[in-house]
Amino acid sequence: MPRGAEIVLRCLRAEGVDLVFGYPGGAIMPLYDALEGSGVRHILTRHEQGAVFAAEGYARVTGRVGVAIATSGPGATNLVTGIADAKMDSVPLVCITGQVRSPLIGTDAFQETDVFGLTLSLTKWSRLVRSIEEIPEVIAQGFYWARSGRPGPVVLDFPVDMLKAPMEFEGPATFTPSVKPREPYADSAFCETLIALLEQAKKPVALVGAGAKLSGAVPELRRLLDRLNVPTFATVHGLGAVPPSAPYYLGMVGMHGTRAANMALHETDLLLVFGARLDDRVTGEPMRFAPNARIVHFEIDPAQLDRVRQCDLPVIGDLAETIPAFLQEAGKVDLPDWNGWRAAACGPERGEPDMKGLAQPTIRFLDVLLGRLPDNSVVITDVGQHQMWAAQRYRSASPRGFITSGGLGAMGFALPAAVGAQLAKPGTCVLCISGDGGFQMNIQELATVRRLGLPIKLVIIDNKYLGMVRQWQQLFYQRNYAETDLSDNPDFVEIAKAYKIHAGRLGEEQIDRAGETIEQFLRSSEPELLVFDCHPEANVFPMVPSGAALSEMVFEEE
Ligand SMILES: Cc1ncc(C[n+]2csc(CCOP(=O)(O)OP(=O)(O)O)c2C)c(N)n1
Ligand SMILES: [Mg+2]
Repeated sequence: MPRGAEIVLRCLRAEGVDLVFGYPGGAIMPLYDALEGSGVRHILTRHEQGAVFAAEGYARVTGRVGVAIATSGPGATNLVTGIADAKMDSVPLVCITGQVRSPLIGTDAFQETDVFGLTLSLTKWSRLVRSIEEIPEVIAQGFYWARSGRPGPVVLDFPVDMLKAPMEFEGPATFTPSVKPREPYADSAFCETLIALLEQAKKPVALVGAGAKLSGAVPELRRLLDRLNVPTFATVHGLGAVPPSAPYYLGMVGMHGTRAANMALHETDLLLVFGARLDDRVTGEPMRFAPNARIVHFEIDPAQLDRVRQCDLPVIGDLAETIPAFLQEAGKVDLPDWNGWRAAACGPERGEPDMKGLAQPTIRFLDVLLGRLPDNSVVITDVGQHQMWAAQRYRSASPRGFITSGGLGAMGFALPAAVGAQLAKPGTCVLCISGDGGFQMNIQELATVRRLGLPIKLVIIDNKYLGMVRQWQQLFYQRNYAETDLSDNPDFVEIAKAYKIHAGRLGEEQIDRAGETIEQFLRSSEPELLVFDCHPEANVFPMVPSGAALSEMVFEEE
């Protein structure tokens, strides 16, 4: 008779899982013992946070469920940041944790933590397994919830005795929810209302978020936007959904968005939202956001509606169904000609100011780097100034090509996420851009990169500061740079060498020959690290200060 651990692995295989990321320990040992021959490949990271971010990287580039495994207690608590991250950014994730033996639960046993309780507010669904018989059903249900609707994280906590016990196994289970998911709200009534709103609108705009990409509706969305031809912009997670070459595309919107996108969003009278939750980094001060706009919200998760302001027309359902439904109807009617508005919103007077200031060499470096990437590369960033510079300069039209911790903003994300992405896409160029602060949060994963020989291209934008925090200190705390100085950083080139990873450094003064260095860096089939020395006081502009409306952007001082 198979043991619980073998049943878990067979159920994982039935869900299509062949790659998992994890770190062993006492309460999860039976699962590790059963790995060999299971058909599930396990990647040993060097920290559980590395495992969960790697599982996220895998999930974000493929759209498949990422799986992370950890032991009870400290192993499980080390997963928590990744679980929160997956919740915020709608990443399908199943975390499998070991738990102390069932009779010991609640006794403060060695390495006992109430993982179920701890992660309750962060998960879409979770379960502490109470009997071995329920294992197949729990796994089927966990994967169902991780994938379904708006994807998200699931935690399955297995007491070690469940993993050890034998059971008659009749095969993996399937799960169908007893309550039927809501039908898409895509009947002709919604199309008619929306067409009427469009006919009245003088200044319509479209905002593209993560949902547009997660739904797989990008081709239909592009056709719809071509048809509407209204000024269009993307959230950080919407980048890549609309080709930047589209004449109506204004770039990224929000706190560090383009002037054109922010002004168009401020002035619009009809805002079409495609799969974005309108958080404060996108809206600026929520009370003063798009003051004249009616809002039409295409969204799969009803809980995301009406958070900032009541929307006028909710379009609830998978965008893969609602966008094509509307595209069909919109194709039949003559929509007004918004040429004047588009010209005003997209015209040269709304163009970006010349790149001046201390960030200029870094931005030029990123332009050369991003410009030389092969098609369909994956760019992964960490969190901070480098993240926003990279998002501002990202020019690709690849829907799963720009990956970042956007909702939670978790430093330390990029390096392990790149591990997961590169394993998911072995032939693809994976570029990982980190700050000097965030890189040190999961620096240990260099060992994983080396051991697996992953040809990840690692870049550190080294400004010797917790740059984004320092920028806020400069602008809003009278330059009191309290505890953001990283001038005693280690020599990252030497660190990489200790991990047997080839590394080099490029100074700002060498920017004119960056092309050559970058060519070499990208051409290598080995892991490579390139450290770029960024000016310590370079800033990200434009910026909408916290509490300001989108129209109140501040720019680089001249
Ligand atoms: C885990 C975590 N801790 C703290 C923060 C707050 N924070 C946001 S950006 C930032 C600075 C990041 O510094 P660095 O990695 O060097 O990137 P830079 O801004 O300099 O490009 C900090 C501390 C965070 N986002 N995540
Ligand atoms: Mg920094």
